[in-house]
Amino acid sequence: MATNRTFTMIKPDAVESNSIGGILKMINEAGFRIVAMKYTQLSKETAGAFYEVHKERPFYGELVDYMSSGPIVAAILEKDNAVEDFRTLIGATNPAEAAEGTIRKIYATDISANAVHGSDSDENAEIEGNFHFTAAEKH
Ligand code: FUP
Repeated sequence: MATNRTFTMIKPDAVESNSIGGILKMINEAGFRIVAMKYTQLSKETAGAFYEVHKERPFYGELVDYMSSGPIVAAILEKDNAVEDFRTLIGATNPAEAAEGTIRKIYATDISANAVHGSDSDENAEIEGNFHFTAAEKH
């Protein structure tokens, strides 16, 4: 059964381009409630651990460097069918392939700097949310 939460990060490229406000507006207007949120910067070690699942992929080193290169916003979001609906809202991994009106189409510059993260399953949403937030930080 689908849970009603997902995990997101507004990535360094989108923070750098002053897109936090625009992206959060789209998230709220799409009906997501913010359960937890923080503005922070990942160390290389933390970014490496978060993306451990991609360790064998050729882009892993660049991904870790990029994700630790500047501040991010991490958040847990709540809505019916959150994981799937959020993936629809953000669009394809490669912004060149993202549908019109999606966050990545509007804000992302390329496949590695693609503005936002969205969990790809309920299981990963739970793992990723717990990676960044304690139970007491979820409201
Ligand atoms: P997504 O679930 O859409 O975030 O995409 P993936 O889990 O496949 O990839 C995770 C992150 O790795 C992407 F957000 C960006 C990066 N990536 C690349 O840099 N190059 C690739 O070819 C694929 C992914």
